[in-house]
Amino acid sequence: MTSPVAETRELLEALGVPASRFSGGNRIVRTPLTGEIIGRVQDDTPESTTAAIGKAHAAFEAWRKVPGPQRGELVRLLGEELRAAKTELGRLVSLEVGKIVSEGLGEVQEMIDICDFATGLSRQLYGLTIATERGDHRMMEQWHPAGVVGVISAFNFPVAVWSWNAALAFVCGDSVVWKPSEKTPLTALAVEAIFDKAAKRFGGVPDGLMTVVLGAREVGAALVDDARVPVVSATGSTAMGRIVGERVARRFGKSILELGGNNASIVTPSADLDLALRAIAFAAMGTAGQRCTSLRRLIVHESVYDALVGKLRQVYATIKVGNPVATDALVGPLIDGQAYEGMQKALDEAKKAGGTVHGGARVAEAGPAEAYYVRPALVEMPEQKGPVVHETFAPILYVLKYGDFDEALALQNGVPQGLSSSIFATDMREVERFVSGQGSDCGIANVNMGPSGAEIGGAFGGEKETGGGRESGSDAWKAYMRRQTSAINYGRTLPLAQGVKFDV
Ligand code: UN1
Repeated sequence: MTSPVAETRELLEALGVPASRFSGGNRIVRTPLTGEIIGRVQDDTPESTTAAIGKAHAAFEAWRKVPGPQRGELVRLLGEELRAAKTELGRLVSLEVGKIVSEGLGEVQEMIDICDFATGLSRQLYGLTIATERGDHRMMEQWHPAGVVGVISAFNFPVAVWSWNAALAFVCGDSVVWKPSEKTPLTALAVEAIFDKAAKRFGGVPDGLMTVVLGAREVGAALVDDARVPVVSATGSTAMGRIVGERVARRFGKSILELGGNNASIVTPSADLDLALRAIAFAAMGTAGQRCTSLRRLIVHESVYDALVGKLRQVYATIKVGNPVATDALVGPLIDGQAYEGMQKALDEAKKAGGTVHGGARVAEAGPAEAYYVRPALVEMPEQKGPVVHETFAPILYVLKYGDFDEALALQNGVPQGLSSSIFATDMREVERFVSGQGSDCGIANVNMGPSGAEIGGAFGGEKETGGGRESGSDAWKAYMRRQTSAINYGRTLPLAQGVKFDV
């Protein structure tokens, strides 16, 4: 079998990334599969980031003149290039993040899907005609390109999150400066090369329409504080989002925040338990619990608690943990040692708060000492407190028991985060209450499935400490444009609104 080190290099070269971009730089990149070094990239500086923003702004001024459907053609070509590169890019995602092979491929599929969506959208950036109270007048609302969109993305979806933002931004007439997670720069460089292929085929794409800037906080800060970036879309922790949101607001920019989730599923007495079991397993243990939509809290009715939790304990004890590229393991590694420490800390706190922990230990035989494989943890909690109200980016599922449906809803909504949620029920009254205005307070509320794995067609994001932003489908595109209202007088008189008289 090829080593991750050799395979990463082969994939990057096959995808057209020059070796100088991933070797010889100051920042070391490791694969979580084995902990080995797979790249050395060069960080940007605040100065080079500012220069990239300048170029992106000039690119925006040219790109906004290109008609929407033609901008859509660039995104269609990007989708074609992604289709051609799916196997290699998906594999690279698995190598850089440690995802199972089908999830690495699924992430690229999500990019292709949003390109298709955005291509269609490029002919549907609809405005409105609005009834006016004045005679011989017309009133309308148009959507215009916004400018440079700054994208700050997290390690766990290193390429898909960029595409939800960038595919929309490009058809909306914007340029993009992207700061990927410092943990996953290689996949970003691969995407940059794929984009360049599409741009070359399109011909005449302004230089700087899409730029990757690498680095940590100070590079992100240069993007966040620059008044030439009217929209900053940031995905990551609530702590990061609070800083980004405040700083962007201080200069009256707009931010699209997709932050922490603490997603729950309610299992009611009428649930199909076999279906629920499979859904819970994927949602809680898939991606090693490192999705912002991962299932973190399970709220189970007392009448089905023993049956369901008994089966779940079996699945947790036996699910295969290991290198998901080299074996058929379903749970891959955590991204790094810091994630492992965070998980152990949360488990210790859970014990202190009266929780019973099943699993959660390191699986040493799954990989070398520099790789962090853990058995997912199922934690039965007497109450929703301590670590249960925080997001820990690791495969920990807290289980709570409820008796009354109102109590279940209160538990579901009783955390600071509001990204995703779900209910398992065949009782339509409980289902409908859950998705009603008095039910789940989250941006996503699913029925008979887990909270993760959203399709791109819906608006993606959540409320409260999740940040309130929406990306991807539905009318999320509006956040990447500026709205303009125009009243047009085609008469010869000047009637004033609200009947005001001002005759001079
Ligand atoms: C994320 O973890 O930041 O809904 C995004 C899902 C995926 C996206 C997750 N489509 O689980």
